[in-house]
This record gives sequence, structure tokens and C-alpha cells, in this order.
Amino acid sequence: MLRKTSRKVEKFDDRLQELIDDLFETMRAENGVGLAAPQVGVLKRLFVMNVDAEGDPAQDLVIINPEFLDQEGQQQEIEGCLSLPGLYGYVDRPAQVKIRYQDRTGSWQELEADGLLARCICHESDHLEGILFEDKIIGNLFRYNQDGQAIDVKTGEELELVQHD
Ligand code: GNR
Ligand code: NI
Repeated sequence: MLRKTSRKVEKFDDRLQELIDDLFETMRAENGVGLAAPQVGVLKRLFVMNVDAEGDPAQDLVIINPEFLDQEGQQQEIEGCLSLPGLYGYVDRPAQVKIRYQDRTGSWQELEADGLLARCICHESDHLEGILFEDKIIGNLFRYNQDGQAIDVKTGEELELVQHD
């Protein structure tokens, strides 16, 4: 399922509202900052997020049928994915993105984001195309041991994490 392309949401009905509530519930239960429908086995183009944006209180966002309008800059930070538990790697993402999307009522909205929110939008949008962060990592895929040390998944060697800027 994670490797399939999801289909556009056409009907903004009660079933969709239930799916959205389920996504928020699962995201919270798993301590994620975002969750896309294909991660729960539903091949539809939507995801939910709850990201703190620079000191502001985190807000629940529902993003349906997203389209990228603009991207600028670059950021390289560590990413994980609830569908690849325990695995991490550096991924190159745009520093800023501008998208248009439909909210849970079906009305079109625009959103400009940077930092973690921009990264999360890109990560979740990739899920709608069957792309996983491991496809895009810079350098090694790693896990953390009990001491918080990063361990290369392939070689088992300890990694010194460097900022890929
Ligand atoms: O919880 C998540 N954290 C995260 C951190 C950095 C970049 C992306 C993410 S998304 C991830 C949840 C998830 O797997 N969503 O698809
Ligand atoms: Ni993910």
C-alpha cells in the first residue's frame, strides 16, 4: 500500500470526516507530527498534521488534494516515519513551500510553511505518491541504540552525525 499512488478525494462526506478523525487519533497515539491516509491502508490523497510553528501553539491541519505552488531553498534534517519504525536519515527538503489544498469541508485554501511544517508537508505529500523518506536519504540510514548513539543500519557501525549543510 505504501508504494501505491493515492487517488484524489472527490466526496467530502461523513465517511471522509470519520477517516480524518481516525487519522488524528492514530497520529496522536503514535506521537507523530503527521500521518497520511495510505499509512492506514486508505489510498486517498489526504494527510493530517500537528506541528508547532515557531512558538505558536500547534494546530491541527487537514490537507486534502495538495498541489505545490512554490518551493524555495533547502534544509537537511533528520527524518523518521511511523511506517519505518526506528529508522532515521537526513533528507534534503525545500526550506519553504507554498501549497494549495482542500480543507475538510472541500474549500480550497493556500498555505505557506517553513521549518518542520514545510518538511512534514513534503514527507506526507511523498506518501501520496508512494515515496518513502528512505528513497531520498543523504548518507546512511540509521537507528539509535540505548545510549542514543546513531548506528548505521547496514554496517552496525557507530555514526558521528554531521549537519549536512
Ligand atoms: O512523526 C513524524 N515525524 C517527522 C519528523 C521529520 C520529518 C517528517 C516527519 S513525519 C513523521 C510521521 C510520519 O511518518 N508521517 O508520514
Ligand atoms: Ni511517514
